[in-house]
Amino acid sequence: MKSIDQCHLYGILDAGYTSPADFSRVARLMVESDGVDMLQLRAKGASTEDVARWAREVHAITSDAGVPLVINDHPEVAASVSAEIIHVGQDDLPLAVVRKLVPDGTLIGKSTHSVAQALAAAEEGADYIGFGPLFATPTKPDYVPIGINDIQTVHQQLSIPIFCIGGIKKENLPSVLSAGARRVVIVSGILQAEDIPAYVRDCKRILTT
Ligand code: TZP
Ligand code: MG
Repeated sequence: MKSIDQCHLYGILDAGYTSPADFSRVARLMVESDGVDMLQLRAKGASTEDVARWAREVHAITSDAGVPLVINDHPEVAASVSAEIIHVGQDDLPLAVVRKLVPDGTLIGKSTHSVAQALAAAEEGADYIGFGPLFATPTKPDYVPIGINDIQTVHQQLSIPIFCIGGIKKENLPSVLSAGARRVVIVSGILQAEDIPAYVRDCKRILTT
């Protein structure tokens, strides 16, 4: 199983783009032949029971590939399927409470939307953060983009892994890296690619060379 330090490309299986009936098929495409390093299951508004069912299916696939599975929003699901990671947002439970709901050793990630929130999340004990949205994105339409200017600052101030997110595609990945990013989350870019394994491979090449 990959450690979080080894993770640079973070993919999300998002019900907003992929029908849950296709989760397993798409998860396989995302992790195959050295694909995404981490995979999150995100299904806003779905019931705990549904998320648990999809999580079990997807976890079988990610485990075989040595890819940590991240569950968005549902600590009890992360616990019940023994997912490696739980991810929460600014409006979710405090990390100290989340920590009590998941088994020892489960990592916790938190979404942050400013340098101040990033510092607070690290202080709170997050094992990694998401930082963004850098650019406007239909995947998270209600959020004001924060741009790329704070990427360097946040990397100077934090020692935990930072995953930049929001409107990142293969095409703008080089400029995001030039602005100081080392790790990224790509949602729609991957899920809407005609050839998912090829898109992932191209992004990984850009990230690691
Ligand atoms: N958090 C901040 S931006 C975002 C989330 C979940 C969505 C990113 O999606 P995309 O399609 O890669 O812009
Ligand atoms: Mg949430």
